[in-house]
Amino acid sequence: MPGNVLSDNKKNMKITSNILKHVDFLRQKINDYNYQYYVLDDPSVSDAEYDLLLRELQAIEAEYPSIVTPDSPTQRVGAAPLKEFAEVEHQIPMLSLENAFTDEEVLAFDQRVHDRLGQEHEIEYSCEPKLDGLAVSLRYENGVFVRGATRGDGATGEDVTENLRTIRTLPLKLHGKDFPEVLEVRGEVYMPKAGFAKLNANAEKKGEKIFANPRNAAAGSLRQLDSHITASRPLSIFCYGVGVVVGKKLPLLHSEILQSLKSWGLPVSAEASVVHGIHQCLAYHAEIGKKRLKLAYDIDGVVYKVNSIKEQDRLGFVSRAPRWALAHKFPAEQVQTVIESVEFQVGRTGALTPVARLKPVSVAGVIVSNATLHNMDEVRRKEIHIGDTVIIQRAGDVIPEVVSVVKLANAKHLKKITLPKDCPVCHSAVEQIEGEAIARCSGGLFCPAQRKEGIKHFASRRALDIEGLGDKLVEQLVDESLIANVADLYSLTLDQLANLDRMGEKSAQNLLNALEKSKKTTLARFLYALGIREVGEATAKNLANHFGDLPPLFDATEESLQEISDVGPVVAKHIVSFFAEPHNDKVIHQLQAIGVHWPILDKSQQKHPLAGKTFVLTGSLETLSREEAKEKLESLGAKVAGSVSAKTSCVVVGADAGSKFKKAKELGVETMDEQAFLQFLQDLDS
Ligand code: 9MJ
Repeated sequence: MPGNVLSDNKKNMKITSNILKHVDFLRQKINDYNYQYYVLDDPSVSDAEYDLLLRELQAIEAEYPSIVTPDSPTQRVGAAPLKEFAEVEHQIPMLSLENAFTDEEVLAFDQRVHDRLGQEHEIEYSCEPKLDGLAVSLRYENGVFVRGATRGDGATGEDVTENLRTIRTLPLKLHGKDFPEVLEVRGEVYMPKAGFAKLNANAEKKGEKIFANPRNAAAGSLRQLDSHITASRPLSIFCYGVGVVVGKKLPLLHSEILQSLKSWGLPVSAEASVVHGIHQCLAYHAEIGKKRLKLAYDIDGVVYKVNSIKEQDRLGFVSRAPRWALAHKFPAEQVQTVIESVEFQVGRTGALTPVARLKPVSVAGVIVSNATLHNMDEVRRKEIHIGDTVIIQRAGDVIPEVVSVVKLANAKHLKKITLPKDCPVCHSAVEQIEGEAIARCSGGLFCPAQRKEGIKHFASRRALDIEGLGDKLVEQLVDESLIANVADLYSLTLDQLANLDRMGEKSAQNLLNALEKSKKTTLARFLYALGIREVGEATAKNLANHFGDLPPLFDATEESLQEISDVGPVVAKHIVSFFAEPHNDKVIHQLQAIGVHWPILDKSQQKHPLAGKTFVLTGSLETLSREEAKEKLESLGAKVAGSVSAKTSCVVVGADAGSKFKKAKELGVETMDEQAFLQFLQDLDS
């Protein structure tokens, strides 16, 4: 190693090529040592030696600030605090994973993959542990880490570049030379178990807040506006995929992409493994399950991915999850406790949910004192009473639930759980429709509980995404009669907000800004935010695409609504009765008058040339699966029915078609063979 270049007359020194060379040398050495220590867990120098090099580099950079580069190892200590995180739009959406808990669900996944690919032989899968952390995207340009973002809602995340820079296992500069010009890597930020234990032990000593589990600690650390705080937290990262790639073709196997990431210095799980067939996946699940406690980090299952990228592309994705991957979760941790009492919570649609108040117990590192009993049918089926000793479980972030009752011979003082006749919140009558498991408060928007839940839903992330309007705040606003409905949110003043509990002028102003920002939305988000029964995100999107704007939706009938994919008679009824309710009409108009708006989709954007048409698929198609054909037709606005009637617009006839083809001919319904069908789709596309 060359000697220290800082000579006595350093102040007078110009930045010479010698200095630059030496700085380069120091950075390279420190990066190598970092990698050996943090990623390979195999240091080749002592901590003291490492510190000496880092301090030397820091001293030179302090002397010549213009030579500091963002990928210098000195830049891991944190940058100036931010006011807020900027938004980052993911060019390629960051998908989540479909979950499976049982072997049957895993086998069904494999069957779907086989069916879609039309493949008989065993599928090659890449298996990985499923880390319980936070998904992030890392962008490297010419090998230098330039931006990192959280997953957010999959489409837009938060720019947490400065925080990610502090993670020692994340290379600020990629190794080697054969990386793509632009490489977006996807991975999971997590906190190793040992670091978590140390962090909490320190916090406890200082009387500070203790984190419930490593996942919460990782999330809390990554979303710090002051990256110095993040730098003090023991975060790490594993990479498991790629997003945007420019300037180089990556290998065509997922396992080989992981190898490439590893060769560029990115940390990849050492447990990742390629297997043949779904039974080897199940064996992998069992093997990792046995190792789980010995691993240095928390995992909540394993992930199976179809290894061939070409096959992944053919499989595509549904909603927000790829069809080529599955998270096989470990069973939820179960513990025993006692039900001390039962209360009924009133949801957004008035549904009464029995909630057990429990003798507090620790489940998977979290103290649990409430568990859902779902509904009265479940209470009866599981024979649950107040005073019972029960098994409860908590899986991931899901609300804990009562699994079963422990039958004790000496159980006494058991009390029956009964559905109240009146709503516990507004005292309106409780109604239960024959044959339905769910009982509801009949108070509608008179019921403060329903109003609160409706407002929370309206403000939620996937709806109007009003940042800072949390559950507690909504409850306070309704309880203090500052708001009665969602439109009232937009008339709140700085004074009103700043005077609330736990609010200062700054957070009040932030909330007003967030409310202003939420006015610019999309029709799909707005429809979802309204909280119409049975209208989830997917249906809201279909409605928005079909109608383009609100007025035609106001005029829609139950029959016309059922032409839209996803909308059956029940949903259609809910939609019509929602818009027929004068109160809803008034609130929607108030919201629009206040300035809530969305881009109106014109006819060409709606792309629903087959709206109003009903197709039937019969026989087997060669070039696409029945599911693919159905989705394609539905995306164009058609309805796909299971049987042929005089109302059917067209029957698509594959090989070995039987009675449906015959019936179509009898009724004079138009038919198309596969070739004609493909041509028909192509013509519509062009
Ligand atoms: C985790 N959480 O460990 C994925 N993940 O792949 C792994 N998550 C993923 N893969 C596609 N190993 C979407 C998410």
